[in-house]
Amino acid sequence: MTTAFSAIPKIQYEGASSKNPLAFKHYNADELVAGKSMREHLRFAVVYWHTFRGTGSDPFGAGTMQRPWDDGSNSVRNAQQRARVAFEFIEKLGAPYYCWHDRDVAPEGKALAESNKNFDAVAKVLKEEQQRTGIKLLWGTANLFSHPRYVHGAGTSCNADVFAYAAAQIKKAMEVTHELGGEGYTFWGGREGYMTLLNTDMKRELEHLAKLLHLAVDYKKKIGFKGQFYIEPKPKEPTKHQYDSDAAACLNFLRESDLLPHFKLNLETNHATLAGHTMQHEIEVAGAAGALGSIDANTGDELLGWDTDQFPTNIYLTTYTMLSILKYGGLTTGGVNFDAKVRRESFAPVDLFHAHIGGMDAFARGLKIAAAIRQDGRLAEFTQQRYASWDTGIGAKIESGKATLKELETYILKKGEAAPNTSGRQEFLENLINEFV
Ligand code: XLS
Ligand code: NI
Ligand code: NI
Repeated sequence: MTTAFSAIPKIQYEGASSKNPLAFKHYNADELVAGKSMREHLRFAVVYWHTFRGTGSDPFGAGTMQRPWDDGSNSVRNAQQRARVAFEFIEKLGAPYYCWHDRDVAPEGKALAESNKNFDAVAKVLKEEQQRTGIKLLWGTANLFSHPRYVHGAGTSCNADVFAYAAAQIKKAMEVTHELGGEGYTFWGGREGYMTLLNTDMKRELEHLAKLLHLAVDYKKKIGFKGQFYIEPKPKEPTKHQYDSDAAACLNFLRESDLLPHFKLNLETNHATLAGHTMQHEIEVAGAAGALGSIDANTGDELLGWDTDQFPTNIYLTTYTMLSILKYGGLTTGGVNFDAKVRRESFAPVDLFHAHIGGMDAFARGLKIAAAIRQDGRLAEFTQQRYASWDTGIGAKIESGKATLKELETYILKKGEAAPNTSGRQEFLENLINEFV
């Protein structure tokens, strides 16, 4: 067996007083919180792309990551060896799931046939390792943005051959996801957008994108793949504008294209903030529409305006995230997927452990705090009370659809003025949250 991390023990829960950097202080997989184990609530997943393929390069400099198990070649053998190392890592960490893009796990060949063959050869190792460890595939996806052929997009490319290539890649990635027992499949439209409207037929591009997703829905049925489909919003980067710009835009697109019953949303924290929203806002938008699927857990930097994909360590962020997730019934098919990368300066293999342990502990704390706030009940009670005028009288009449404009006019003419408003008490509520953090 590979031992790329022989110096590192299996990560254990040691409790809040532990000073061991390679132990969980809060994530105790079997501990029950609000009737469910932390493992079941959080369904943590490790991403293959950042964690095992990230080089640490940026536009100003070359890669920095020290990955002694990787021979740096693009060979299938190296990819298979890397897959074994990946499972050694995930197993030691104790995450139940992982996620990949087709091209993260296996090298792209000279033509599609060779790429598919490479993919199968590595998928064989992934399957063996899944069986050996019990680690499961949360979702798979196809990388339809890195290769130069996707320069103008994939499903929204001006070039019909590129659409066909993307369709072929999705077909294969879905088959492999199915073969590996994947619980979902994600569509993130990396370059499904535009750089300038001067050369763009937006209506046509959106129709093509819908067409591609319909083809995927049809094929899913054909092969009997039961996993959940997700669409992952992001407003920009690498394009100036991405069509799936936020949760609301995705829902509108899915609804307009008759795709909504087949999809849920995979929401990413740093994408939410790039769109000018909070993660909690995005979860509420998806949750209210019954489309909350999964989350890509990371965070941006307040001072850097791009998708920095940092590991989440902010307890307020994880608390608000978990408050809204619990409110909508928790994660069922999806999970907390760390779509995050260690900083370029954190190049040692052990940094991968510190990063994931920190993210898992931050979410465990967020979960425990959110569950305690819900158990306490004052927050929910306050919000419920705030809308009390809708529970009886004129409010109940409006909600039930029985009031007309004329009636409402008569009602207010008689009353003269609306009943006095009550205070929103934002500061009181912020203090209440701080009682628990
Ligand atoms: C990039 C996206 C990507 C998706 C998967 O910003 O987050 O990593 O999650 O294609
Ligand atoms: Ni993501
Ligand atoms: Ni991202």
